[in-house]
Amino acid sequence: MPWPDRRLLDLVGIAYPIVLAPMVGTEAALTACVAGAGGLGSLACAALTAERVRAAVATIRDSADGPINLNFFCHVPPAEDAPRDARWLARLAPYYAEHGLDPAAATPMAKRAPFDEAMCAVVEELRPKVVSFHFGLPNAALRERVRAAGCLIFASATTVAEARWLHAQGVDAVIAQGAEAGGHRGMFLPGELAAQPGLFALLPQVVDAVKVPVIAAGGIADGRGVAAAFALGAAGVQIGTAYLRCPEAGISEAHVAALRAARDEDTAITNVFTGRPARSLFNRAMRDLGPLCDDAPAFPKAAVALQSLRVTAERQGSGDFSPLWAGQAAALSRDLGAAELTRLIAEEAAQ
Ligand code: FMN
Repeated sequence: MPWPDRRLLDLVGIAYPIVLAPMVGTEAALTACVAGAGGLGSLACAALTAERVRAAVATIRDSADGPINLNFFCHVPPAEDAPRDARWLARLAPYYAEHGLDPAAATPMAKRAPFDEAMCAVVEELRPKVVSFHFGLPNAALRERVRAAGCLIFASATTVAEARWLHAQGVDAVIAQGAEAGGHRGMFLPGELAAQPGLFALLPQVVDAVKVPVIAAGGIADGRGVAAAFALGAAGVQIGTAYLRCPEAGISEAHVAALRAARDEDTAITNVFTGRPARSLFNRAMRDLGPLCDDAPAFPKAAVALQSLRVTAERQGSGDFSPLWAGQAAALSRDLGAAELTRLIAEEAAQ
């Protein structure tokens, strides 16, 4: 396809304006396949240690030459709130009893830490083409170091105000994340969750508000979505959910089964899994506790208390307590390899 806007392609040096969404919980093989096929392969680093980031990047670079994007969270770690923690444990107590689990016995889990000096040093060492941020941006000194390492900086906006703010901080591209999107909202300025616009409304307004390329995210699963995003002024798309059924994603069987069964009305925004609003396929935890629950501790603490239940249920093949992150177009996802899917979506967009 002669892409109507080549700014992202030329900026990053990729054949297709398709960015694999960074997705916590997916494997480096997925990133490698998309990078190898001509898209921008992203690796979610928020839940990885420095060692695991190095190992994942080595795996990707062993099999693909394409540019890659390392993605980090920029959340403010939560303040202590013992009463809320206690209320949350009380809400979970019946499920612990049902599964014969001790609520006090913590199950180890990957820590979701905000981007810091140590991770910045890893970026300086690995020098990816792009570094993208969710939940705002790190401070100016860290951004300067990322730039000095030769990396482009992208970040997510869920409103025009957030896009303007990111633009004023000098980002190289804005990811316009519509309400349809799977996983966490990137929202970082004060605002109403219920007011978050959908992509069709958000995208052209962000395009009008900033001078840098805009990447559309949320509910795009095939070439029709890509063509629509370009018609609204996007220079690229960031696709997450549509890649989750690729075998290289390596997500749980329960998650794959839920995606295969998904219909358009099966997702909702919930805070019960991590404490921050994110879109997931409905499951028992969401129905019983939420989907939005005032007792869920702030991000990422809600996840810690759920971890034993999640792990136990997953061992039994159940996704009852797992975040089944998915966007509203989950039903359009397909069982294909990631390289094939990348090329197919690009071909479909050309029709
Ligand atoms: N966005 C991030 O910036 N960092 C992440 O670690 C991250 N994890 C995600 C995990 C999953 C399973 C999903 C579905 C999305 C995640 N997102 C993350 C959000 C994506 O960047 C993107 O906004 C979203 O996938 C686009 O909507 P779609 O899923 O409908 O394609």
